[in-house]
Amino acid sequence: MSIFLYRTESGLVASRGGSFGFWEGDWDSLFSGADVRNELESFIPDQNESAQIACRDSLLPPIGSQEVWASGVTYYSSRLARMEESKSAGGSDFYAAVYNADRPELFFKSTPERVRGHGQSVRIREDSSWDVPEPELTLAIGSDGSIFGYTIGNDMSSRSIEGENPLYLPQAKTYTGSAGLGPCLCLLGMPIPAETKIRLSIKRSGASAFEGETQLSEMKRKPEELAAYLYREMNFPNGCYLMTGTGIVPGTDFSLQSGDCISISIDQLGSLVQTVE
Ligand code: DO4
Ligand code: MG
Repeated sequence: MSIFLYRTESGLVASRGGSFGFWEGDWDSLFSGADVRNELESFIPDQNESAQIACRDSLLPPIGSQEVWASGVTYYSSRLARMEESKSAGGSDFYAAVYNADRPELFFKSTPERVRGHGQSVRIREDSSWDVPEPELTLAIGSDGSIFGYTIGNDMSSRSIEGENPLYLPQAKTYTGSAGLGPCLCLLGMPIPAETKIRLSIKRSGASAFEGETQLSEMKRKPEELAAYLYREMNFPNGCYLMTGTGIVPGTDFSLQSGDCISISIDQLGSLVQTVE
């Protein structure tokens, strides 16, 4: 049975089958030791009301010392949108090439301190005029390179900066409050199925501003392939998170505004809800 691990202001909370209990383990050691993961998988929470309340009222992003990395152009819809946005900068061919190449696009997304969790706000850059959230299945990868869990990622992106010149990608992608993760780390005990649905809903002043949906089978690359490339020439003693790319891209007429409420749901993993600062 799946186990869900939350970081809260009162401590780590594990939930299984609707019961919640405090877990005395160490977050980072989950990413560096299979034994700790086995211990967590056999943890039976005693229905503890304050643990459940902590998950509701004082949730923190599900991250310790892990770096956050991201993959790009892993869905056809992302390839098309990037080609369009970078056409005038002459960058469109690069996106088609990386979609078809053996080597995936991988980029550094965030330090842990810059990550925002469920119920927290994410940011758009002041020097950007076109901004979107990117709803992405996010892999929890141990120090040995194996995928042992999942969470929901929001790869907040400036399309105006990225479209101006593909070399501006780090500025379009990496800034304070640009990475959303949460609500928790999910240990499913098996690889996430290809039929898994990812949904994005954006509300503005209470009304729907955008709705979109995709499923993991639309992703061109396998999660294991992305993780293996990331670990080729880099070691991660405390493991890492890897966002797997977006398959939902709002049209060219849509840009986020301050106050928008972004909700990303992935089957089995729950919903990550964040407001734009
Ligand atoms: O190449 C630009 C970034 C692509 C990306 O973040 C995505 O496809 O999700
Ligand atoms: Mg992305």
